[in-house]
Amino acid sequence: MSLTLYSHPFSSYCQKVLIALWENDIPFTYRHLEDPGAAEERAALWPLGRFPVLVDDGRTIAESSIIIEHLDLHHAGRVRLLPDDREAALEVRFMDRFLDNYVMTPVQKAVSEAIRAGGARKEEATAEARGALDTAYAWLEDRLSGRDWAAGERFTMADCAAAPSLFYADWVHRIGPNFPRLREYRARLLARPSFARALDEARPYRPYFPLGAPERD
Ligand SMILES: N[C@@H](CCC(=O)N[C@@H](CS)C(=O)NCC(=O)O)C(=O)O
Repeated sequence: MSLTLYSHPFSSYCQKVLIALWENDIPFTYRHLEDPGAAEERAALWPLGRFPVLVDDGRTIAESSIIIEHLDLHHAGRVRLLPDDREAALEVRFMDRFLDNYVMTPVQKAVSEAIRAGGARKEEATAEARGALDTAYAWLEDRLSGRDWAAGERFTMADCAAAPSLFYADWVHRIGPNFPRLREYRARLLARPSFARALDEARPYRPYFPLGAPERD
């Protein structure tokens, strides 16, 4: 078995996959995208310009959710990130999609507008993201009722998606006291050792955050 992950510590989607790898102590080679030649190698493997990218014995796998599904299928450990039960797995996949599409996507848009064109649309894009996040937070607050983790009692792929999404979302638009379950859930994610490790490794890169990283977390 030989796994190589093209990754950057500050990237939310890379953190999502790193959590999955570290939950099960899966050995892999970390190809840091700032290392010489790594970005070019990644581009040759996956021309869509996005990361993370995993190579498993010569097979290229892209898209964070598919990488996690691949790990769960071929390198399963004690923490199963997708349940065998198809109905339960559907809820995991649904929550994973919700977190990527309705939490991380608005965050990414605000961040990219802050970088693009000297930040000309920064204020407008941040306001749009905050509106979208308010809707997502309210929906999650309701959905988390009676749940410790995103899809129920167990930690799954949906929590791998939730950790970086909610971590950065809170930086763009603070999760207010009117969403107590969501605040507690975010704190639970930050305390999970796999994500705590991802956060620690990303700490030196906080000055990269174009909207300004807060002095917390
Ligand atoms: N749908 C992709 C999204 C990956 C993604 O957007 N990654 C960001 C880093 S967090 C990226 O590649 N950014 C580079 C760019 O947009 O040029 C996934 O789930 O892997």
